[in-house]
Amino acid sequence: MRTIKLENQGQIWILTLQRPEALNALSSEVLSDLAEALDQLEEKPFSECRCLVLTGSGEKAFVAGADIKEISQMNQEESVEFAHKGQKIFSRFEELPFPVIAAVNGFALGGGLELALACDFMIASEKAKLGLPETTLGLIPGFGGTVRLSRSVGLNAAKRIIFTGEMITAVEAQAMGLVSQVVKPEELMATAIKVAETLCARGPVALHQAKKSIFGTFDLEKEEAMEFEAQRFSELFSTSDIREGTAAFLEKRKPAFKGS
Ligand code: CO8
Repeated sequence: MRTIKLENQGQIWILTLQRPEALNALSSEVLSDLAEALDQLEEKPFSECRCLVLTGSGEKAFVAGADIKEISQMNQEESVEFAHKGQKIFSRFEELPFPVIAAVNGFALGGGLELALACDFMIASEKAKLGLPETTLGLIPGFGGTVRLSRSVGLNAAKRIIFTGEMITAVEAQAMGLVSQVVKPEELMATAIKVAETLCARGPVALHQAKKSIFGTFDLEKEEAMEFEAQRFSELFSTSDIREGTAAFLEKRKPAFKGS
């Protein structure tokens, strides 16, 4: 994997996009490398992986979008193939069985913001700028941006961001709920790791079921959604983690979850 680095600090994995000469733009090669990283991450048991942090290398950018040079050469058939490839990969991040944090260190534009939107939440540097500037190129977001942004911030804010193509600051993004925390650039990774450590201490199967319930109920009618949640809830009663978590509370100690 030439364009990304995948490393770990215990059960926390860190995926860094490293194509700083193009502000980490998503070329076909980057997308293939992301798919390869996902192949590895999807295989990892909870004993090895409980949280993923995604970030960009260099001072300037998380990811400045899909690679505009490549897009400029595409015909219609290639463009739909590229959109499907990106959408599929981003959905695989969304569906990972553990939480994924986007540590947004700089520009998160176009496909870059779409990638961050497929993460469970974003922590951003004060320097970060976020946006979907595709309409400035005569395009629209094609890696899930029109779908995920409106679900995340609501229709009106999403339309403003997509139609104007203008960037917003990390503080503005936090005000609309898009970003959970804004920190100084030098504190970004330490903050993301600290949040990841908190998540590592929670029941991993519980976090997985919570993700499934949050995504799985989004489009359901209320009664059906409640039943879906009840099923995810009850599945946890076949795990040792529920016994451990409740026993630890009663015995006034910290739980040692096994993820089974
Ligand atoms: N693609 C390719 N190269 C890029 C990209 C990009 N998205 N962004 C920056 N670069 C390159 C520049 O071309 C430049 O390369 P070089 O030095 O060889 O000229 C280098 O990175 C540094 O960039 P700048 O000199 O422009 O740096 P500035 O600090 O002046 O500006 C910006 C930084 C504001 C981030 C500016 O680079 C910019 O506007 N970039 C493009 C942002 C953008 O429009 N992103 C959306 C792309 S389209 C998209 O993401 C669609 C996703 C859905 C695809 C669906 C399938 C078809």
